[in-house]
Amino acid sequence: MLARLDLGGTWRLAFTDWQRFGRPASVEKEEVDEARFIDAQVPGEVHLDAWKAGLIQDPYVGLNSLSARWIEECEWSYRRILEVPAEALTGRAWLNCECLDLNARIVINGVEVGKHANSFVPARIEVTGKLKAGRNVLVVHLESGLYGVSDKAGDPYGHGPDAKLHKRHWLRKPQCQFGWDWSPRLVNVGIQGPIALEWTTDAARLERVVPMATLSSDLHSGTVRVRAFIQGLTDAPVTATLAATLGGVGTVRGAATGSSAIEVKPGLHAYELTLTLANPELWWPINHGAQALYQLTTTLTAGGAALATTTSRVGFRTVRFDQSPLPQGGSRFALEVNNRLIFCKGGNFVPADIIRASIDEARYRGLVDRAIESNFNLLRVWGGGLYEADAFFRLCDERGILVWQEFIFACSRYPGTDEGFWNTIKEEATYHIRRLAEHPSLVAWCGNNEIEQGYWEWNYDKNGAVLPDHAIYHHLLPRLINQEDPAKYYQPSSPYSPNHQSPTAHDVGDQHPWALGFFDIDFRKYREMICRFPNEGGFLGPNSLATIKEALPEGQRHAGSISWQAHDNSIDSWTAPSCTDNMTLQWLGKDIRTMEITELVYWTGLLHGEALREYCDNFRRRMFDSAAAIFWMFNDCWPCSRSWTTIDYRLRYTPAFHPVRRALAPVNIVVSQVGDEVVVFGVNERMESIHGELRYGVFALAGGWPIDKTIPVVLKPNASTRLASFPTAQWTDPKGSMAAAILSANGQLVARNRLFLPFFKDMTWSAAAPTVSLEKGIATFHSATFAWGLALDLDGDAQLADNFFDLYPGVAYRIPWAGAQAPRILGIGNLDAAAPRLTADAAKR
Ligand code: BMA
Repeated sequence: MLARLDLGGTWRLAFTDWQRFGRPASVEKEEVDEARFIDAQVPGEVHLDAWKAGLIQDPYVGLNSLSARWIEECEWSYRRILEVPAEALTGRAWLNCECLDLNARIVINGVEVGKHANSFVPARIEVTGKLKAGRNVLVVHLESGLYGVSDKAGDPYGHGPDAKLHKRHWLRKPQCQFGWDWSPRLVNVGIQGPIALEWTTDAARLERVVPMATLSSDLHSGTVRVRAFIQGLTDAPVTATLAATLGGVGTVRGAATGSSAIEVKPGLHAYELTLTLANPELWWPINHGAQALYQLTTTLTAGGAALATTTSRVGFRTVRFDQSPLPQGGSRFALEVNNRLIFCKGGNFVPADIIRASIDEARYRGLVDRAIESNFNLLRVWGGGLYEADAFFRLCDERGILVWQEFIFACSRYPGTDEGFWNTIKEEATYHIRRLAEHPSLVAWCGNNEIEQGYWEWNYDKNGAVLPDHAIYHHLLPRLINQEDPAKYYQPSSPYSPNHQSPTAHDVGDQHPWALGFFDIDFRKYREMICRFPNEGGFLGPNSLATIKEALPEGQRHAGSISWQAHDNSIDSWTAPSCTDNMTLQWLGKDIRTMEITELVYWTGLLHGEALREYCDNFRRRMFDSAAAIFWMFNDCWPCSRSWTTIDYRLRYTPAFHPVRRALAPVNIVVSQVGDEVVVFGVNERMESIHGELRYGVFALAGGWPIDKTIPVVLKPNASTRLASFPTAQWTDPKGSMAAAILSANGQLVARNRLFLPFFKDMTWSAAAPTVSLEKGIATFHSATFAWGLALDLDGDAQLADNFFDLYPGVAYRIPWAGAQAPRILGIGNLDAAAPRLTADAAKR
């Protein structure tokens, strides 16, 4: 067995700017000047330690991240005394470092034992013969990466003036740390993962087991190909046994076992055995079935002794992207799991913290819970962040959330013609393909974010380095997938179109529909948009009020303050006046620069929710001509004043959360204009038909339903069904009314929706005076006139059944309510009065 001494805990940390703070070599000595050191947590990150020691202020607040920048320009030296037990000297020994960020030199007792320069790949450094029994001085010198690229080329690859300095395209760490539209620049440095001393006198070491579960197309036969990567530690081959057992987790049925006699050769090699299981229980995405998981236990024995045992979890499902031609042109791009078309609903996932070491399992659990509350079934892990952690994938496996994982390359050219770079990313990709192979939730690997689009539209095919990385996405990565995990889907980029068509083609492949959301903020245009698989696209809105208040110091809590800008999305600075600020002017006739922060959260949040709802509604009603509604973006990496998200950094709900949750409900109604008709669609992702009653027509904002019909309807399973229609010509006063539909079944509301035509500021609003009553845990809201966007909470902490919802004239709306008092309405959107109906109470919160 491999022995392991975990080296996590409190280390000491010193730094140098190569001027007055000493030299790294002095840290390696037996005796050091303790006054030069601060405490450091391992695993951890330097900003966190420096913050704790008072060298910087909380980098998540105000402008503090700017004044913490000196950290990225220093070299940091972690030091600890390593007490080595005598038995660690009897065989082979390694220092195993899961995540060194970034350029590392490891020194033991004054002797350099290894170097490392890729934070995405663990460093396993052989230290056999380099240790002594008892006291050893272990030092890990690290720099953020900036020194390492100082004499590398920036210009021919780079993307903006700041890239000339940071040259992130050379650095294998999350790219968003160098600043992104939604992320501050906060270049991490530190021992960000576990570090341990490992040793053994065994003849072999089991490095990793890579199980690949596949399922026959008739869904009746499961196979697990078990690849064990074993390092032979002797000079001659050794006879060993590789054995594996498979058993259902919990109540899941079925078991299989197998073993194989192997000759372990010196060095690291793969050895295989295969298990088969008849009629395995299937793994399904959420809402489509259960998430049956099997536990695989793999054991390596030699000379009658067990050398290692590992466990993994696998699931049996088929995955295919149907790209067959469609009669109306183009081709489908739709995910099929277990031979069933799955409409993919979700958001883009970015690193859950700008400081990587702060992301723990609890944070992942919170985010996956929120994804499920949002009615998602897929998260796209965007290519400028992280190869997500095992804990994240385990949760997605257990909860039925599908994952689209990108290799970490985004919005830049990368130096793929440099041999050193090529070799490191080859090692990195191989490592992660193997690491993630076991997860049934992983349905797609994608080469990068938007680099193919860069070739076509952003001059990546000219000026400076011409397509320096093409072979990475079109040659290296697909070849590695084929070699390491051949059953997985791979595409070179997102967005991407097959057959050398433009990646921005709307009717093939996946899309990033950004025609809206930047300069054009008229989100009604989503209604006309055709995309086969919209993989990102969205609008900006506020974080929750509580998070904004925490992030911006008092006196800075208004749009345009310097702290606001630091926490705002950078597209705000692209034009003057800013296109995002203009949203409220164009839609509401209101200027956010004059708004108090509570008003600002309410109004911009109301618009954000409307925009994302339009995005989701449009693509869902086209199910499966469009086979996804994946918006940009789900979560934040730090507290923002304005961002794209429905869940903010503190895991609070932003105002857009509930509108998106409703729009992605398993059963929903969409009211659309198609040609010269108003058409009501019923979207049903369940496998059973839904029989119900549809009330549809037109209601007046002032009250009453000028068109009011009720019919029985059937929503077909796993489809969008056209349920009812009427000529648009009958809708005579679009300024003073909305088309609407309400679906109920057995007297219970199932879903409802409405369609408006003019900008909100051009509509003729009536005042609303809703009543609220509470009885037996149910709050009932009622209004004689239409009431738009009732807000019950702006802080985003409350677990509410609904928020930012409407009252249709004369139609009661009920939600479960846990409070002892009836809910208080904090805001209503009706633009009848000059001022919003935000209560003084709300403004005080
Ligand atoms: C897309 C993303 C990100 C970016 C987002 C919003 O291009 O892939 O690069 O943050 O747009 O601007």
